Amino acid sequence: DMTPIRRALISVSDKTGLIDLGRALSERGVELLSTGGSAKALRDAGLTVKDVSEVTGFPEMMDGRVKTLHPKVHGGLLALRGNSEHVAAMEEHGIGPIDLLVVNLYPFEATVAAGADYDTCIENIDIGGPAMIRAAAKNHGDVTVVVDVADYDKLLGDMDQHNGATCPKFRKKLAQIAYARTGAYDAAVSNWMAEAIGVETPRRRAFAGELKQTLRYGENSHQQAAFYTDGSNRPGVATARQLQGKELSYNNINDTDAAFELVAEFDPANGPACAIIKHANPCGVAVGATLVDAYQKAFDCDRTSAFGGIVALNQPLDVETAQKIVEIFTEVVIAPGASDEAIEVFAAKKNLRLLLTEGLPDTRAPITAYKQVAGGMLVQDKDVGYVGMEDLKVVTKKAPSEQEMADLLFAWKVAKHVKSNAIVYVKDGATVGVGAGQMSRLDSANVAAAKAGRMADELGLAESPAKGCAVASDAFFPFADGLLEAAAAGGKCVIQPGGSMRDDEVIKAADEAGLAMVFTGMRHFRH
Ligand code: 93A
Repeated sequence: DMTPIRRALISVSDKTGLIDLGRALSERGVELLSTGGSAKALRDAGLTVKDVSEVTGFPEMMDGRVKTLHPKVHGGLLALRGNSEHVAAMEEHGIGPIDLLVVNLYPFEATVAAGADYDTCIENIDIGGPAMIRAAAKNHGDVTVVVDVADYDKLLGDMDQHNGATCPKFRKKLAQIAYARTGAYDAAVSNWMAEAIGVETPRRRAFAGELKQTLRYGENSHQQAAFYTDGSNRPGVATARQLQGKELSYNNINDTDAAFELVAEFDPANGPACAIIKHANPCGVAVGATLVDAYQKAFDCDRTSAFGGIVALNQPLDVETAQKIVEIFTEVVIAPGASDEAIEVFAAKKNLRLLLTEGLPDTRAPITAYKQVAGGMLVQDKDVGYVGMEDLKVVTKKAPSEQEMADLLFAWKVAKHVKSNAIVYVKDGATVGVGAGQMSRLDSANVAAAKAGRMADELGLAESPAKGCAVASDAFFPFADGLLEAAAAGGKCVIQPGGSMRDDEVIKAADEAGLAMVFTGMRHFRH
């Protein structure tokens, strides 16, 4: 609908910009309705305003608790202008349409922050404001809703572009912002109450999610915890069907997610892949000719750590793989399906949790990631960055062979899922050494080398499996030392973002060591 705005209801606690907005709307021929304090401020500035109480025929009462909660207000906000029955109802009950709602809420958050007492906080819970905002936002097909002072100018700008109307796209954007505000507002109330009445549990905390499961405890037994779904119904640990085994713990869920997200990087069309996770880091990842082959190769990378690990597969679990997996103790297996025989094999292992999904997690889905920090929250896009063959730049005299290139891209996919600093050694489609979470890149290279050494011991190999391996580094080598350490461990080719001040030095060292090196131009920090 592109009808010009004729009537606005303004009810604001924060009066910043109010007079300018009121004047600008009046000048554009918009009739102003307003509540007590807002109306007074507008009138004092010489503007013509109608009190909401005059419209409703009721005075503001009960300390202002009831001022706009009336059909003359909500009917005016909610009526569909193009619906003859709605229009007839408006006429019958003397309800005038409200085309624009400008509301900012009682300053609940600021009241809490100022250390106000319980009753004062309660009094600052806005009821009528959110009710109007939600009504106007629902009816964004006909009604414009503004909840943020920062949007006043945009409102006027949009009106001026559309002969006093607003465009549907803008109204939709404003409605989305409106629901973000009312959602955050109620979350603030609930979280304040949780603190005020001493509810320590995060099990019923308010945010945009739906409680799936209260967990026995969190990362440690003295921490309470819960598991929420995000409503997307995407394949993943949150929507998986558990066929058997004990209830998942917090750490199980975290590790299962890490495992499944990692293995999903490997397109099943290119063959089977397996990832085994411990403490959110991969202790083995491999692709194979068959699924059981991929599992075996992943397992061989670090047999010691794989014990009690979490196994994720990129293809439905088959009976051969199931038989191999049950040879050792595994906490969880997650896969996009399983054969009946495989399920039967697992049934004998009551403690083994089997999770099945309808598909793999969408590794490219645009998801928002949150991290709590003291006094705040960090919000970012999930790392869905992807590097293909075409993005790689060979920077050394030597170029990687075809097999090396395949291993480099494999190693790069794994490195993305290893806690930084990440160094990953890969040989023939399997990790042979993973250096995770060290504070220096050199240390991570050393850890990966030590892991390769232990793999040789465990498998009784005559030489290090890292000999001739591909090396991935999740971020650039700041110095040549980490690179040289990887070369000393047996590395023959390297994949890394590049972009260091000392790239020249690092490339020279690579050339001297006879390495082939490619730059991705993209970093995959993970903390
Ligand atoms: O106490 S309320 O929840 N009851 C209401 O009916 C109501 N309608 C608007 N608070 C209500 N408001 C809020 O009053 C608005 O959200 C706004 O924050 C405030 C503006 O009041 P005034 O114009 O008197 O300063």
